[in-house]
Amino acid sequence: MERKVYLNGKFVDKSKAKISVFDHGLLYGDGVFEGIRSYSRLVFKLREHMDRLYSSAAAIKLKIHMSKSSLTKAVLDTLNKNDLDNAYIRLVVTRGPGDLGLDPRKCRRGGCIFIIADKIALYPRKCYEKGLHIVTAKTRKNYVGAINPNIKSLNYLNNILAKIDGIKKKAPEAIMLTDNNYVAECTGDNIFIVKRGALFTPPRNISLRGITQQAVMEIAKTKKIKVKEKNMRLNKIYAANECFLTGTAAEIIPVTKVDGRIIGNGKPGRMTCELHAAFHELTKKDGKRY
Ligand code: PXG
Repeated sequence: MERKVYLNGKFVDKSKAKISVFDHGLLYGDGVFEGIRSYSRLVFKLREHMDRLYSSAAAIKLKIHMSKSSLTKAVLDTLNKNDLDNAYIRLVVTRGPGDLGLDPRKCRRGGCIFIIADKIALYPRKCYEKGLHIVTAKTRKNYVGAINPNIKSLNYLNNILAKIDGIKKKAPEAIMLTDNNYVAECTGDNIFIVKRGALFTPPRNISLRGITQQAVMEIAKTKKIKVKEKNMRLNKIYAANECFLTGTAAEIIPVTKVDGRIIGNGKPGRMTCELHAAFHELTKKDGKRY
């Protein structure tokens, strides 16, 4: 059976799920999105994803013409329609079709809403057992005063350029620094380090407030592990006892080498593994059932 995509209130076959070439999501990257995941028919942190979507939309003055509860129901309906137990959900709201000028007021009110549910592409098991070897991207993060990193917008060019920097060095992820050389995050993941038994992650005003990052911070608190948001230069990462990345797709993935420097003893750290195990437990019980 062909996958069904939710598109502006209707379910359409994947091959027929099309939007206008005049859509400002395409013409200008003018729109917002969420990447959500389900585990054994439980949608992980759905409320948090919906809240972030609506606050991203508000930040770009995009009024979503559906209530949060009806859009949440549409996400669950899409999963049921496609009969997926473990899924990746891409929820997108664009500014909608307009004319060839930037003016968002010329676009159809409420924009264009679509939801894709598909199988999740996982990092190979080997990456979790050995840890990732990552590098620092040459491309800096957009200046916070120009684009707030907490808007999860369709304009990912900054991250794609950093991803290309990583690909050139055969790295699966790349660290992005702010314009004044603080570690912010990776192209699609947040970053943590462990130092002397405590957890550190960059402040959330210079990176996306990741939902996985938030979950890790909550797990750490229940385990009485100290967690701190901290401005860090690269040397702090190089000197860490452990390092890992968090994201909806990656969950919690160990990092064992950064820019050719071995982190800790070169193996996934004890705390990283403990947090990953606890995270897995959380995905089994924390979620909206469908
Ligand atoms: N930073 C950035 C820049 C991201 O894009 C994260 C951190 C982690 O956030 P969450 O809320 O997922 O813990 C992201 C998330 C994809 C894909 O298809 C990308 C993300 C999430 C899901 C899928 O590449 N990025």
